Amino acid sequence: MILQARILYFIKVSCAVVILCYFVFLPPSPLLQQNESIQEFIHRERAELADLVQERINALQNPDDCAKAKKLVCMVHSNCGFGCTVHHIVYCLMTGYMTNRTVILNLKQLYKGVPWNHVFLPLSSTCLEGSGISYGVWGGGGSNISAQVVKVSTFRTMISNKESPWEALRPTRFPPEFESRLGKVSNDPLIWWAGQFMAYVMRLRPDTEKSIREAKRKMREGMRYNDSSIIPIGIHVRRTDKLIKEAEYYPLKAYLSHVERHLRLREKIEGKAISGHIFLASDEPKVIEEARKLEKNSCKWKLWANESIAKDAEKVNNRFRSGMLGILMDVMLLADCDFVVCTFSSSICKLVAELKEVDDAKDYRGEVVSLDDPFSFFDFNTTV
Ligand SMILES: Nc1nc2c(ncn2[C@@H]2O[C@H](COP(=O)(O)OP(=O)(O)OP(=O)(O)O)[C@@H](O)[C@H]2O)c(=O)[nH]1
Ligand SMILES: [Mg+2]
Repeated sequence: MILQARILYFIKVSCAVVILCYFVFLPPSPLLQQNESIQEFIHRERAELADLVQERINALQNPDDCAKAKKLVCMVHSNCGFGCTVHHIVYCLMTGYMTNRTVILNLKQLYKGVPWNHVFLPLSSTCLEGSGISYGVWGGGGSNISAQVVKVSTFRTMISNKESPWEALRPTRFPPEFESRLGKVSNDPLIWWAGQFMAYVMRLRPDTEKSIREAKRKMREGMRYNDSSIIPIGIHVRRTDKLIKEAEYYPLKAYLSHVERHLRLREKIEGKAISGHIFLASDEPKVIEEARKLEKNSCKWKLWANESIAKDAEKVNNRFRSGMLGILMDVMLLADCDFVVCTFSSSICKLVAELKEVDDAKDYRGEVVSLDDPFSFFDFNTTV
């Protein structure tokens, strides 16, 4: 017995010595620079990778000679909502990236009240013309693939065409050269990758940027953003048409229980009392009414919401007339929160996750919790 105990003790001590030696004598990672903390390394690496992708998108989208550039012309129809539309455009841009083509958007009829190009910068400042010397159609016969201009008539033809050789051109994953580096600095490389393209697509025109900045400032002031004991939290509740056949109903309390759990966790980590200030966005104004009632009984969180935007969003048929600025504002404010609860069955929730993942301005990696599906980009829903 004594011998066995001694052997066991010897093994334990030897293991401890081996582990200690490993950490003491381990050469510093070749990727880490001298005196750099892990946090600084992550920041630097993420910024370098983001620059690489943005430079490449910029170069592809702004060819010196537009007349000679290889192009991918994407028709974008108003047959789905805002989140769905931006994801379609991002998919086109990713395909352009993978196939070395400049993406030209054909934005016919896209949003009637406030047209798309009044809010967002164009995808290019040198090349907006979809003309060329040879034309092909996405999914058409083999010779189409080498045409100077390839046209995509609907997004559906692009993602559902599984025939060779087109299948090989679909951006079903991100390039391997990013995979190993990204894996070290992002918990969600796919969200980061999609976010890079989203950030490019959603570059705002200066006046839109100004109004978004002003809305963020108001929200931050209202939430006492600089008070470290108050956490800005976002909740997005997608209801109305989405519940017909695309997603399940979750009561507001299901969202709030994640908020409360997060607040308890933060209290444990930071060792002090923490409360939340919730920005609630929804296409269902009743959700905001319900939250206002619950707020009265809660000492852990306060509410911040805009009923008039939700009322506007409720009218499904009006969404393409007046709804774009409302949803854009809601998305930007949600992405500005530290912690967000939503449902990945909605492309609005995915959009918020993507924008948060590329926002390195805060030194805190925010979190997005989905009550239903896990995040997926490449096989996302394409319905209205
Ligand atoms: N203002 C506002 N509008 C919303 C909100 N949630 C949904 N909407 C409206 O509903 C539309 C949602 O449509 P999509 O963008 O297609 O998103 P989805 O239906 O959730 O997702 P998919 O159709 O699966 O891509 C948006 O374009 C808005 O008009 C919200 O929180 N605020
Ligand atoms: Mg939809």
